[in-house]
Amino acid sequence: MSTAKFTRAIVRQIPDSIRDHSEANEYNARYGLPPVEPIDLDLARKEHAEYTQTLRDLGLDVTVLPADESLPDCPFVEDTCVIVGNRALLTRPYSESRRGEADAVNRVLMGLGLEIHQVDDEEATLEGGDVFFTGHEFFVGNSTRTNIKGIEFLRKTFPEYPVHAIPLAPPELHLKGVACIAAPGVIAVCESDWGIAAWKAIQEQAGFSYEALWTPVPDVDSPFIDDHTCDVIYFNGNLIHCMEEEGPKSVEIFAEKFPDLNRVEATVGELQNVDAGLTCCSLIF
Ligand code: CIR
Repeated sequence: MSTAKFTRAIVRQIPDSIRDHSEANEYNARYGLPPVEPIDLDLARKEHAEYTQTLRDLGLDVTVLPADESLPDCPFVEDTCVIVGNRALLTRPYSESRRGEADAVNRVLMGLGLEIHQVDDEEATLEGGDVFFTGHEFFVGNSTRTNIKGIEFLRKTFPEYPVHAIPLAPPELHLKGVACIAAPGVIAVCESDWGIAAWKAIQEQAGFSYEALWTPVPDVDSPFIDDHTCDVIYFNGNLIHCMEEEGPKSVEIFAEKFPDLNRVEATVGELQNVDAGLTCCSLIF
């Protein structure tokens, strides 16, 4: 996040192939997590269209890329790129099946005249879901998806900003699933074991002072309620967060903390089945 004005967003439509071939299937199988619930594609597309409209309603000029059936996880554009100001780093996702996703995003960014860098080391991996920028420095998950060599590319691309690596492991996928910038100086953090550990690591390494805004751990009896609600989108004084029915306690916490922000509810609910969060379906710059 930066105090600079954000004017654009990129989103990408949902291919049919996401239902059976998302990388979430591999991830859950590899780490002994429950199998992925099948996606209702019509509902997912309706929610995605509403999410896109929310970005437009908040003043962004939104480029909608067409779906690509050969890239099942292509709607998750956040993972393809890290953008700060006029500079973009095209990432190198962990999974081979996701490596082609950045091409279409790259064409849009080139057309807009951004300075483009690329993770081009075959041993490096980096996914945008692991990265958040506070306006002063980066925090990046050192996760199953992002490794130290990938993090080095972030340092090389943005040498004027400190880059801090935050350890993360399964079942958590990306850093922003447990800690995410919510407003200038405020980091929303999930009150889970991984969230608490991430916050400790953030505090140990940060060069600036931040406040944690704790979001609840889901109830064991209703595990989808208040799940990953720290994953919020902040830009230009707007805060996009989960719907009240998805995160009743979280919405109360955001409302109390941010009476002066323009708070807007949005969901990518159906895509949560394949590990999507709110931030992952857009690039905002
Ligand atoms: C994957 O496993 O890569 C996709 N199914 C989900 C990626 C979600 N990305 C994100 O939250 N930044």
